[in-house]
Amino acid sequence: MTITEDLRALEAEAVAAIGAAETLEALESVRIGYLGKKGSLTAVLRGLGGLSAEERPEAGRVSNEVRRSLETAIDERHALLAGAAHATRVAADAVDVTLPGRRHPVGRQHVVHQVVDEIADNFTGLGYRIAEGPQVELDYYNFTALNHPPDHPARALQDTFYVRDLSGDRAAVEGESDVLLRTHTSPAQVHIMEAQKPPIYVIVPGKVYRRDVADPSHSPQFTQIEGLVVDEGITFGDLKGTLEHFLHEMFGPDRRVRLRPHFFPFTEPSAEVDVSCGICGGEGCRSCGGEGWLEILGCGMVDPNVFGYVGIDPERYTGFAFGMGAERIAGLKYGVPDLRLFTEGDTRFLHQF
Ligand code: 2NL
Repeated sequence: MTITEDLRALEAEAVAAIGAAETLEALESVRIGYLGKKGSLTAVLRGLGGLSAEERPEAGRVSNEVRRSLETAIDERHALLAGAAHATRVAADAVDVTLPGRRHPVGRQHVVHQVVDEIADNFTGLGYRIAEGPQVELDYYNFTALNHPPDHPARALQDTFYVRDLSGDRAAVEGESDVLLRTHTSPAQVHIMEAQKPPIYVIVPGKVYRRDVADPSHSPQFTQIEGLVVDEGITFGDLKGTLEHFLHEMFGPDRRVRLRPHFFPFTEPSAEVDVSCGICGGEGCRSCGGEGWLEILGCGMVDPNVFGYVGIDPERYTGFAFGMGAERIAGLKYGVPDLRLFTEGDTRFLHQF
């Protein structure tokens, strides 16, 4: 065979190999096999130097032609395979716009906090402001400044969570720890009265803690909302009118409101406030325990001793305060018989509100 015939045979073989390459990687190895530094065509071209002067021009022309023809064939095949690879990628990434969308779960405000906001909004509408305070308190703010005598039963370990004595790594012992989880939000109001002069019109919502065993109407942690007013000339009539207005807004204007005498260490006089039962209208039924009335909150005129602790002049100022449990109000509003449902976190229950 002449060198020209060798070159043409190599060309035919290479063109077949290029046509058979199914991937860009396979095509690249074919290219290296023929046109690379150690490729078959390259080897032939190197051999041209050994030819005679008559053979060389023809062999040179043919080998250039073969090289160009292979380069063209490779470029065309490359374009084809690259296009196919791109089409495959596009098909794999294709979005089916006719598929239904995925639903994302949407959260909502907890029903107890909906009720807290409803109550707070009611009072901001009357010019009160909203304040909060720490949940870990000193005995002084939770009890002493609120007129609890040193031997008051609420101070007992049995009723109040004392915070462990961290310095000595001992459990709190009665009378030894003065750090506790607040049992009401009142200590926040003590801070407010220490920090600012009357007039004070404030609503304080927040978590409180008591050592109660959980049952349908008790929980060791619940949400309290307290209100405090301190101003010149505030009377028990202001307290009664304010609460009647609030309870009519909250439960509807047809409900009757009554006050019963009660005792709290921090108010004098004190009262508990009932609303007539919304189910029987006051006749007495199963839902109100046959009473016709539902207990809603506690209240009273701020004891002058409390003003003494915070440096407010009891000769110039008087005030009233009230407190209620938000879970209890939510339970009455929605007819939930067991307040534990509010804290168990079962979304099937909570999503109803
Ligand atoms: C209830 C009763 C009450 C207060 C809270 C209060 C706060 C200060 C001074 C005087 Cl700083 N009183 N708060 C007064 C009466 C009743 O709560 O049944 N809570 C769940």
